[in-house]
Amino acid sequence: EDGYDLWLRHEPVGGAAGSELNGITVAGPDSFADAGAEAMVSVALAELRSGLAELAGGESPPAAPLSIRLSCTDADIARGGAFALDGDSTGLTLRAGEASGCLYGAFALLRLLDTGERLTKIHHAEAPAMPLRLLNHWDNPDGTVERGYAGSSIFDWWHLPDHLDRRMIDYARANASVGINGVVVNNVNASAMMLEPRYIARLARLADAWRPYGIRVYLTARFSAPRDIGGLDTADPIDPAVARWWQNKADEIYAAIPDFGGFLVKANSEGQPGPGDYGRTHAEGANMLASAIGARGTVFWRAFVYAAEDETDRASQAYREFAPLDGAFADNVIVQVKNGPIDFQPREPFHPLFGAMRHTRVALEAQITKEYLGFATHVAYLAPLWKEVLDAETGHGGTVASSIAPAGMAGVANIGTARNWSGSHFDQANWYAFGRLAWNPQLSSEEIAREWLMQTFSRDPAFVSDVSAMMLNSRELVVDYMTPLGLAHLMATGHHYGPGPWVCDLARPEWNPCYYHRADKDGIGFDRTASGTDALADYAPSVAAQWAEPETTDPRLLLWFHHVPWDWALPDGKRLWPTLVEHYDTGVAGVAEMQAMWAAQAGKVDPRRHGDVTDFLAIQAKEARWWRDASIAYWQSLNGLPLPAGSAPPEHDLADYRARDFPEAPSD
Ligand code: BDP
Repeated sequence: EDGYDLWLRHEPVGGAAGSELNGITVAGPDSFADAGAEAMVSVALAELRSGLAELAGGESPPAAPLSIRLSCTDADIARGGAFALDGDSTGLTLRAGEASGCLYGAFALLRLLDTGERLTKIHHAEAPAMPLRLLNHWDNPDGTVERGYAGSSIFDWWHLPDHLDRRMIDYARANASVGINGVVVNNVNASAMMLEPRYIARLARLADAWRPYGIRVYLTARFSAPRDIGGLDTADPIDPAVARWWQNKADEIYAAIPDFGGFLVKANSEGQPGPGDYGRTHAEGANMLASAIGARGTVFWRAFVYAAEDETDRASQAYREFAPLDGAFADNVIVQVKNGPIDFQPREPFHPLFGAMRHTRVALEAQITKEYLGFATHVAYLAPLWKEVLDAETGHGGTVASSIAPAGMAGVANIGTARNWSGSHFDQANWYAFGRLAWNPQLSSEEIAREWLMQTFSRDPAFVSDVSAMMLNSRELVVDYMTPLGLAHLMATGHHYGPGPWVCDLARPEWNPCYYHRADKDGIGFDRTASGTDALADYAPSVAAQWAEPETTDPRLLLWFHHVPWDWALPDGKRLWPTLVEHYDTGVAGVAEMQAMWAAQAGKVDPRRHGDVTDFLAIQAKEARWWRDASIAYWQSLNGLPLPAGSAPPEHDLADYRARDFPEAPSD
């Protein structure tokens, strides 16, 4: 076991449940809507046949073998991937409105069997909550991956289109098994080269390979491409020659890839080109591309924008720029918004654009790769982070999940050439959880953890209960030892791995941790109320009211919204400083508990994966302590306060932490 098989291992279920899967027949429909549907149903049949054989193991077959019947054009079932599974004494019927429903139904059936359901007893129906469920790869054509901690890019542009790596099929299987139906293959900081004919041919080969798995390909489009590779001297979106260039480019792509998904764009953000370079708005830029694509696909336009010249609180810049554009975007534009208003921090409040754009489709962008949560080394199960956002009431009549339902979710992939795909075994759970939540945001973090563990490691109930508890707590522990009580962006410059709260001298103010914590001898935290930057006003009044007063703000977001003195009294009566230290200590102690809990699982997990996780937990323990000690040493250098009784002093002095350098860390 090296992790390559992900959650698709299908260990034999044993006993009577295994026996009834033996000798089972799987029958597909006799006719198909078209060749595409036939190819997709063949994948469903092949997955079922091989998966069932694995689950059946060596048990002896029943006297009268059972059967599974697929009906993939059932008018009673909605299109778009919905399905119904109904077991009976003779086996089970899988009904779907179209081929993709049979595909998703096949994987769901295997999942149910993997997690202990009996085939003949299954009655289960599902439909996806949102139409577009995408991975965004921040992969560069040279094989490097921005913020990737799992090896190099899995896309072998060098040998494509002549050779298709088998990994591309296993990748598609994994995605399809959790309902992911689109993949942006290149970095948001894009090279225009990806739009050149030779890359279109390579992309077409991937599109052909992934089509039977229900996956459409997308490209990040560099906004300046008409200049970079098109021979024009402008990329101004209202210039007819520019519009014509994009129109031709779209036609060229669609000629090679008839179901091309569309473009993703990062514009006028962190130095990327965009319509703002010509004094045009984001809507003008997006709509020009949308008209080039037409009804054939979608333009995902990212709202992750902030500019050095802008004095506005960074947490407010996207809102202030995009909210006034509500209603100005073409129908096939989706504005893609990060979960929080800053940048994928261990904890942020939800982004105020969710629910606020009543006339624009908005998608949620999550970061599966753990740029700010310990890379692939630390165990941090992210479903609770995403659920916190999805379940939040926007104050505009519904939750974040309901606000994105007409659009979808995009997850920045954590996948690379590492044998285990994600760089660590537990980071596979984040890929899995992202897909499951995009399919159904009502699922609980616990359900997802449990089903992932059963498929990936073991069905042993004690194992599942102990390890799912560890997973559920893991993200909060990272918050505790990195950025407790609403602190954010305290990571060191460049690599974003270790602590750097002391960094105050970078060229742009909002690149500095000091910009975010605003700590001095008297207090700490960012005043985003009316007496500060008033970013709070970006939220609907009912939501803003919960965070308006430091006394009543959820302590988990206290320092996000408020600047308070070090001896501020929290709702439980305790003072801020000792509470902050207590969080750091909780984080460190919690990692030690994870280590002990995992050690106790030896024998329940294959030795190789058990050993890998053990090693990484030991690193995490060391680094939790590093985060705690460096942070405390720095805060003490400002506030001069003693540690609460029983709390250990930092192992080294501040100068030591400040001097640490990591030239080998993947930095961008
Ligand atoms: C930041 C990353 C940077 C990305 C940027 C983005 O550090 O590498 O390019 O997000 O989302 O968090 O565009």
